[in-house]
Amino acid sequence: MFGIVGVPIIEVAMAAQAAGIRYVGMRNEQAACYAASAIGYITGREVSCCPPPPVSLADQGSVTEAISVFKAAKTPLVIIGKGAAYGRAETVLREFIETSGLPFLPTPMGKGVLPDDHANCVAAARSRALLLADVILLFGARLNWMLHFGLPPRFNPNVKIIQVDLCAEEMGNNVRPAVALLGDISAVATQLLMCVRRDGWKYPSNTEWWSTLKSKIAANAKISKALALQSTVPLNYYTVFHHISQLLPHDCIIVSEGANTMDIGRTMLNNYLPRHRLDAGTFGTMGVGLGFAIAAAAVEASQNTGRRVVCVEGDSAFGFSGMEVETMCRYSLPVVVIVVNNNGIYSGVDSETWKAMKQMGELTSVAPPVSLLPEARYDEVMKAFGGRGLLVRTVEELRSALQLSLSDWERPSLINVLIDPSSDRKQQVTTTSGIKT
Ligand SMILES: Cc1ncc(C[n+]2csc(CCOP(=O)(O)OP(=O)(O)O)c2C)c(N)n1
Ligand SMILES: [Mg+2]
Repeated sequence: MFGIVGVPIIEVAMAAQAAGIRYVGMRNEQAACYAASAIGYITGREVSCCPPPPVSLADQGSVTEAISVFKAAKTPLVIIGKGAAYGRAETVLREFIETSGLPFLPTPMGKGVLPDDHANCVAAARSRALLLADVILLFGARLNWMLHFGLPPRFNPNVKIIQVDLCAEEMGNNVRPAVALLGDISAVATQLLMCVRRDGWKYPSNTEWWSTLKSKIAANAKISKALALQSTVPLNYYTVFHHISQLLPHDCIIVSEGANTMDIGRTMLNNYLPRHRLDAGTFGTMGVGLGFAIAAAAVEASQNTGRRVVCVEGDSAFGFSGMEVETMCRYSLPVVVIVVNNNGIYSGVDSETWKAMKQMGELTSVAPPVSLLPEARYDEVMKAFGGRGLLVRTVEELRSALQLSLSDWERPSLINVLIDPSSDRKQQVTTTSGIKT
């Protein structure tokens, strides 16, 4: 049970403890709510006292129709959403993807339902795949801002959507689906799988679509690799994530929030297991990260599965619930917090520029409203409560700090990675006419 330390729930917390319920007192109710919301997602435990709802199947006629729509597709795509993770559809979806031979990409929290390094995963060609797909099969994924509302210029205006969702009111949001399959994700995926199996149908691997996607994946990998191999100080995002990804354990739970930090981290840090990524999600709310990480670490502490919890934070994002590092220290939760510190939101200024600005006039008038204090010592915040705090600027320092933190199961760590305040994302495809090769 998560709550706040102290008034007004002291008696409730004590009663819970007396009843054998563990009580995690946080610094802010908001963070406690984030933590509580993550528990059900990670464990799949029923959080209400109602009996579980019946599992509902989609209408069989619509399933047959869906199959004929994607059989006729030239450039089909499957999108695996957080709903598939929540619905524990990983086994049947893997069978569906491997039997049908279709390309797929995950939404941010759909990462890991199928491993990011699966041969059919086209996440590294995401923009191209969304833009050129003629039929998209959505499994528990919503056409919201993260999927650019399913609309041009990021999507083909004539794309046919086949929508699998448990929630009737989600059907047709932003784009009217060609086929709506209302039901439990695992059950509906099984219905689709059975049809594909019965027909012996498989999307061929030698299509022009697969070669387009594969060549885009290779081209993007080349660009990311070139950026990741730069080791000049201050480091860029890609180099930082490249080295982090090399050192993270395969089964690690990755929590992340920020703007560039979360977006670039999503592309560079692979997930191999379902429900092992928690991020700012649908509402893009900053401040969720530490609460999510505390929840994941509390689950780990009780199940003792030996999985590490790593919380990758932008420096701004960290500030929203930063005091929760005290909670981590108080309960000895060995979370590894990595703050990717660019002195601001999307970008910042370096210390020299900041000093020069101070000379120019009143900071409240001249400081860019995206800037934070340069080289802020977030690592010292963790140290103040007895955790490990590490400040790093180079690849070698980053690697040894992360290795040291990952070997410590006694207390949390915070690695403050000072990066180039003007480091940015690589360019993306944005419009039909502006396709870059
Ligand atoms: C509660 C809330 N307030 C404000 C925002 C707007 N916002 C989006 S991302 C972001 C922070 C991005 O900066 P940082 O975490 O440092 O990541 P960076 O892009 O610099 O790597 C903010 C404040 C938000 N998403 N949620
Ligand atoms: Mg930042």
